[in-house]
Amino acid sequence: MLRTRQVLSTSGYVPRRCCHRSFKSLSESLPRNAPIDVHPEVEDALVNNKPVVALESTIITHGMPYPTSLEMARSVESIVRSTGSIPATIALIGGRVKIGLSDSELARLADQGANPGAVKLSRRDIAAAIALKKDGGTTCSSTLIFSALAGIKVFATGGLGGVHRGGENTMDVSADLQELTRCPVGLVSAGVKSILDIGRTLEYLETLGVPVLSYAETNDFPAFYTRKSGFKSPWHVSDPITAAKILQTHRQLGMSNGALFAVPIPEQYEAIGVTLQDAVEQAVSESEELGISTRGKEVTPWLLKRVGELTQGKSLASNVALVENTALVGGQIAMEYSKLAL
Ligand code: PSU
Ligand code: MN
Repeated sequence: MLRTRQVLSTSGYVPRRCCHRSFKSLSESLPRNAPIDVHPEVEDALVNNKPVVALESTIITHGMPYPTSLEMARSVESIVRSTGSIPATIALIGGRVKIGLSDSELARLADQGANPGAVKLSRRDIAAAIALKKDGGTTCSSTLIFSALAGIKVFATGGLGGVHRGGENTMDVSADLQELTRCPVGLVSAGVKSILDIGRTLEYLETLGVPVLSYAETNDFPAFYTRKSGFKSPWHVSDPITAAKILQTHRQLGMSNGALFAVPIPEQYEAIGVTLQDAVEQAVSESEELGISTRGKEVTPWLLKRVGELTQGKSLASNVALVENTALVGGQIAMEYSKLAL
C-alpha cells in the first residue's frame, strides 16, 4: 500500500515517501493530479530502488546550439546507463512535467529552430509555464525540485548557477543556490561557470548551509573549463562510496538540503581551458558594456553563446566533456547510493 507523508518545509508541503520498497507505483505517491509524467523505466527504477540520475534540460534548450545540444543530451544519458544507473532527463513538454524523456522529446527540446518557444524554467516560472502549456528547459533549480518530488537522489549537470560578477550590485544570484537548501539531492557539477563570481558563490553556499565537496584528491574548487579556481572547498571526496554515504547521512538525519559535488573537468581539457578563460573575461566585460548583465535570466545563455563565438566553438567541446564527466560520476554515486540500506 502506498503512503505519502506530507511534511511541512520552508518551501511548502513536500511529499516524503516513507520507504521506496513499499510502492507499487510512483505516480500514486506524487501530489494528486499533479501535471507530472514519470517515464515507465524511471518509475520502475524508483519503485525498485534501482539507481537513477536526474539530468537538467536548460542546457539542452538554452545552453548549447543544435545539434550539439541533442548529441550531448543523448550521450549523457548513455554514459549514465554505462554505470548501471537509469537516466531521467527532466523537462516541461506541452505543459506537463516529464521525468524521463523519450528520444523524440529530447529532439523536440534540442531543435529550437524547428520547435521554438521552450522557456527557461526556474522555480518561479513553473506554474505559469504549466498553465500556458509551454515546453521548457529546467534549470538546476527546477530540476532539483522535480528530482526531490520523485525521490531521485542524484542529479548531474555541467554548471550550477551562482552569484554573477557584480552581483553585489545587480543582486543577480541564481535561484539554483537557494534551491539546494530545499531539496535533498546530491548535485554533481563541474562547479559553477567561470562567468560567475566563484568566491562569492562559495560564500553564499556557506551562508545557506549547503555542503560543498570537491570530487577530487584535493580541496581545489574547479572553475568549470579549468580544474582549479583558486578557491577551496571545505571538503573533498574522491570515490562514489563516500559520496553516497554523505547523502545517506543527510537522509538519516532528516536534513532537507542537498549537497554540491564539484568535479573538475578531465585533465586533457586543462590547457584549452586556460585559453577559454580569456574569452570568458571578454564576454563578461562586453555584457556589462552592452547592459546585458542586468537582463535577468538572459544573462547566462548570452554569456555561454558569446564565449562559444569568441572561441570558435572550442568552449562547446569543453562544455560537453565536462557534462559527460559529471554524468559518469553521478551514475557511479547513484549506483553506490542504491546499495546502501535505506
Ligand atoms: N551551465 C551550463 N549551461 C547551462 C546552465 C549551466 O554549462 O545552460 C544553466 C543551468 O540550467 C543553470 C542555469 O541552472 O544555467 C543558471 O541560470 P541563471 O544564472 O539564470 O540562474
Ligand atoms: Mn540570474
